[in-house]
Amino acid sequence: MGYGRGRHHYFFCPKPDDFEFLLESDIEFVEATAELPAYWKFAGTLFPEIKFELWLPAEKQWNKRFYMAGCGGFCGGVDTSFPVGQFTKNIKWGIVRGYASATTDSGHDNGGKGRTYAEWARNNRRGEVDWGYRAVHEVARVCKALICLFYNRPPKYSYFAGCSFGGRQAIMQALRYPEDFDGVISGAPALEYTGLVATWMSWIAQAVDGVTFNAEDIAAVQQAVLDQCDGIDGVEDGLISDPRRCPQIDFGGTGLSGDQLAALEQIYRKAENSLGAVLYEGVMPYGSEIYWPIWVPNVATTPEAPGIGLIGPFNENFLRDMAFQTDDPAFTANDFDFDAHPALLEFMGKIYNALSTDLTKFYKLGKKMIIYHGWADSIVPPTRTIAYYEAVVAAMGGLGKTQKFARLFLVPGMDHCSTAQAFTFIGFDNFDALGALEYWVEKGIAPDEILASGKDLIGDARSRPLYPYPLFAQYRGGDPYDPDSFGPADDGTVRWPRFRKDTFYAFEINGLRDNPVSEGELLRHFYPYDFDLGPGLRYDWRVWSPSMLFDTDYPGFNGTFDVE
Ligand SMILES: [Ca+2]
Repeated sequence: MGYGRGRHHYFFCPKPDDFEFLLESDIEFVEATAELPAYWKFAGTLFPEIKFELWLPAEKQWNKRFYMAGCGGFCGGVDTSFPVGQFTKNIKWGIVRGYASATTDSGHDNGGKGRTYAEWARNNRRGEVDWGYRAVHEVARVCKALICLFYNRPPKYSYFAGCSFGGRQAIMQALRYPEDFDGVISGAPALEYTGLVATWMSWIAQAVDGVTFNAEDIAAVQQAVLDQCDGIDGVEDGLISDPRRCPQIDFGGTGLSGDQLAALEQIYRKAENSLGAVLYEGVMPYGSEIYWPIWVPNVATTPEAPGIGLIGPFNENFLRDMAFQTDDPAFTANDFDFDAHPALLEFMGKIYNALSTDLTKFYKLGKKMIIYHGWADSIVPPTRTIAYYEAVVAAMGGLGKTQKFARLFLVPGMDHCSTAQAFTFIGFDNFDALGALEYWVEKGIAPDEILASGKDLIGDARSRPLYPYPLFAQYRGGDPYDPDSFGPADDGTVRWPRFRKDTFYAFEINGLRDNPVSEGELLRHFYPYDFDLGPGLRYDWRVWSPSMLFDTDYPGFNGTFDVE
């Protein structure tokens, strides 16, 4: 349609037929506010009913990039209502940085009935496919074309960030349409959507069917978990750095009833069939109890108020109108049979699930992926994401190769997609995954550490480094609210030094130095997983800093470790 002249080359904006599916459009100017810059708001509908908004900053404020935010749950509205500070699935996270920023309703309108509403999907395979994977691709394609027409040049880089269902959208894009984005951020991804929302949520809903936990009960559950596991990570701070290290928690001293104890026993166990076969790899994490009133049915928020229990409507509405090849409006959560029904989820799973581990095309195109997941997520279990990531590692040639394009960060105390920020929270819910991704995509510098911050229950600020899985932040002594009191560890016995960007510039294992670095290039720091380490071997490692002048015997900066 038009073309522009770049500094060094000509490029072409889209032709008219790129817009043949654009049914409706409207553009209006939105004045600047205290929180947001001014922008042009483009609202459009793509065939047949995919609604989206694209917010376009003034040309001088545009950072030459495109950002798209995913949607959550069953979506169904162009949701631009998240507060500026919440980063997990928020169009505003892009516009405040100067991005041309978009989001979509994913192809259906829930009529204001919320993200758990699913009747739109009744006998509506087209709507389910658009929601499953088509809408993001179509909106991204058209937004890039619109950006080109608006600014007379295409975006230099394109990014996608989503959480929960939107985290699944991020990995679905990487699998199905790897050309669309240069980098994707996948938060708390609901990857195995059918196994999660049908099987696992039925497991949780049936566990608490007829059983309630009042505010005192749930506080006792939380306290028992903290008493028996908080200190295992080295610091009693109300946070469990890795719930997999907890022993099986004994709730005998809580004063709960037999029914309540039986419910807990099932909640903290993997969903299984009558033969004991595991049906879903995720499990409710210890340390998530503080957020259960939002997610788990029949858990009270306060002595007076009932909880929200979103697992209940997500589960039941999904079973009725989305989970099976044929919808059944009479289906209830208690009808889910762990022997008969899981196999019947496969048909729709092919549309919804982002479980392929073949990210070859994404990798070969040079794209990057940051995955994060809160360790206190009680609606999308973080261990399911770990299982997926480990499957990717196995399929893509090992951890070292995988970390060249995809890194996973687990966040202590973080609720599902920071939802609890609106209520109460204890986790490190603020961190700049988009900045880290930009740096990785545009400068080639992988995120070896992301600084995260949050508040404790009484509102005191604290921060902590996040490290790419399987590394985690281990307490090293000192003020536990100070990030410098933590350093990377992998199994709790190997104590890696904390390689600060401003301090070290070379890392070596068994005499093999990572990429040669010049003295002027002091930015990079190195982690063991830049090397492909094999099990059963012993490694000598050392690091250098400029001030050490290659004094390799400097104490504390070299050592030996074994990979089990
Ligand atoms: Ca702790």
